[in-house]
Amino acid sequence: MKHRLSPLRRFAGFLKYGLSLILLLPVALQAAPADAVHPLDPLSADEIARAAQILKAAEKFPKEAVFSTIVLNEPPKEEVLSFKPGNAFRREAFAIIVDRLGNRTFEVLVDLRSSRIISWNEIPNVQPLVFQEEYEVVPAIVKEDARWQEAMRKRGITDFDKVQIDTWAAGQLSARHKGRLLRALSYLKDGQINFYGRPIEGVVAIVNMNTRKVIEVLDTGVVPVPPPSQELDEKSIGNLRAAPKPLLITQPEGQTFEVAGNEIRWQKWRFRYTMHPREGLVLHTVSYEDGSRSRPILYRASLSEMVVPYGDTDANWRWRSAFDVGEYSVGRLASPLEPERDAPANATLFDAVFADDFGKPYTFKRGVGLYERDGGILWKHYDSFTLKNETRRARQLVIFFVATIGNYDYAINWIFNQDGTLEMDAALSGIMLPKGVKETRVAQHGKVGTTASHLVSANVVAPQHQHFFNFRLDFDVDGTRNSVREMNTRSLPQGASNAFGNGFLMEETLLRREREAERSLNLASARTWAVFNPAVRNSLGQESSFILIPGANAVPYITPASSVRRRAGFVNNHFWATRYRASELNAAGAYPNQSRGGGGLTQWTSDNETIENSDIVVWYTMGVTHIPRPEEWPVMTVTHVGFKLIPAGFFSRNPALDVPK
Ligand SMILES: [Cu+2]
Repeated sequence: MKHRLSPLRRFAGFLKYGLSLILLLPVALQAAPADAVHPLDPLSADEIARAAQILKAAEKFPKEAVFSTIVLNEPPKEEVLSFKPGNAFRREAFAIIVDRLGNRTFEVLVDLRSSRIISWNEIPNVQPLVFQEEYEVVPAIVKEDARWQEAMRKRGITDFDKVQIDTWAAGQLSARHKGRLLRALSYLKDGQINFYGRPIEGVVAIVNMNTRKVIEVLDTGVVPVPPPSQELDEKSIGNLRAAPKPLLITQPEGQTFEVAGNEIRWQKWRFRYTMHPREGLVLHTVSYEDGSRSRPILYRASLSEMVVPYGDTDANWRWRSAFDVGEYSVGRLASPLEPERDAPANATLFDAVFADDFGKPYTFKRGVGLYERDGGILWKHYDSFTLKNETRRARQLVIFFVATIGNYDYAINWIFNQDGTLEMDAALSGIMLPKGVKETRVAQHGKVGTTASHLVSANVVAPQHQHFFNFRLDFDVDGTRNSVREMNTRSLPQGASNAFGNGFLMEETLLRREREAERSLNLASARTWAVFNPAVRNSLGQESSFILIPGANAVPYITPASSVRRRAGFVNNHFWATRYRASELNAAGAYPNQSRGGGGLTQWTSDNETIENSDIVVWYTMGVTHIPRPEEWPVMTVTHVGFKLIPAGFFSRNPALDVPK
């Protein structure tokens, strides 16, 4: 979706920057940098500051520059995999620099060990994601514009301080649109915190950020501004139900997990985590301790892209399709986790360090949560003859972050289980994107039975939309050389060999090339996919594999010819497998903002490379078709969508057998 900075957040932002200044000063004065101990350790504040300093000193550095990104340039996979503690390793920063006046974008690599610039490449015709400062600058530009002011006056709004402007990436654009563009939506805030219930419908401005001018204001007509919306704090809600009795979560002997820097060990699992400004929480080198062996499963797992296309054809709505990762950056827009609310009382919360638009490092407090929770019954058998009950209670480890992209809040939870299963649970909450209408009751709104939006409150509808997530899963099951197969189950035809008609078969198909591996769900055949290592077998002779078990999902309703579909080609299939390329990280390409499409997965699979017995990456697209209900207003209770990665032939028997009572 999109993002804005509330005054509260702005204040928090100020604190954040202010504090980082104070806190970083002593660090900056120290000669020795904060030393990374592992090649995947994220850049420290000191390393970010040094990278920015080296770049700013370069002759090529633009006069009016923005750092869209400064992150660790992750070393080549071979170097990471062969790394031993104490070995020397490279430290490189990857930066995206934007020349604002010249409307040019550069990708730059800096060697932090030698303080040298390794490469400086211009990337033509791209627009990096929305800058932090643009959320601040755009409202001021819009409020100065006479056309926008006129549109407000038409609606009886003369005090522009009462208007909240929400800055959006431009979404679908016409050919005539040139330059770095953003759109501005208006809401009547009028002293409230929750302004999303009061859209000033019909008015959207487009701002050119190169000239810092409004280039057009589209006014599709006056619609009443809805009455003040419900605030979400307890006092405003009033009339609270009786609180349930306390339920305490305590771990009197401490937590089971061990954290060493960015490495986490828990119940035979071992992995690293980082908080990436663009992708949010990233898992690295996920492995499982099996006896004396540490067995790799995933090299890297991340949310690679999202798209939220809205199904309303209104001229001020049809362009809306938030690419939350590539247009807005879910990591930088993460919300700080509130102890005992966003995470249970036994959670450990981690800070992250990011670079701001000007290359200054700041600490993002409590961005990642890690906690253990009860997982119900792990396994059980009650012997009815001896009355002996053997049951084991499951424990789960959850690592997560929450991205708040304007009105929507997305919790991205990775859940580790004791049976070698890894689950993804994306939890959607927040406020649905509202549209102002004149109707106050459903009988007056639209044709009954066929509708693109749903009345959720007087004068407010929520248009239908879909949320698509794409996860990049760089599998290395027992090593980097893997293959992919699809499993489909079907009935055996009734006949001599199936006299009772009860027979059904599971058929495996090897997916040999990238184009063959463009696949979608099929409920009728219980379709799943496995990533397997042809060279590693369990004691039963089966190939070591992990199966991707889909959860709820959706097919896209945006048409194949639509510009949003061309930009979000990753929604064309639920499942993709590509040959590993370190630079291929985001399903809609590195620069989906203002793109005309064609980047990302559709481009990378066009050469149809072989994916047999090679280093492969799986990309899984999952979607939610959101048909709004009044029960989701003024805030949505959480909707879950996810998938599981389960071992199949990776072990020779139930790996959770050894879990003690
Ligand atoms: Cu939704």
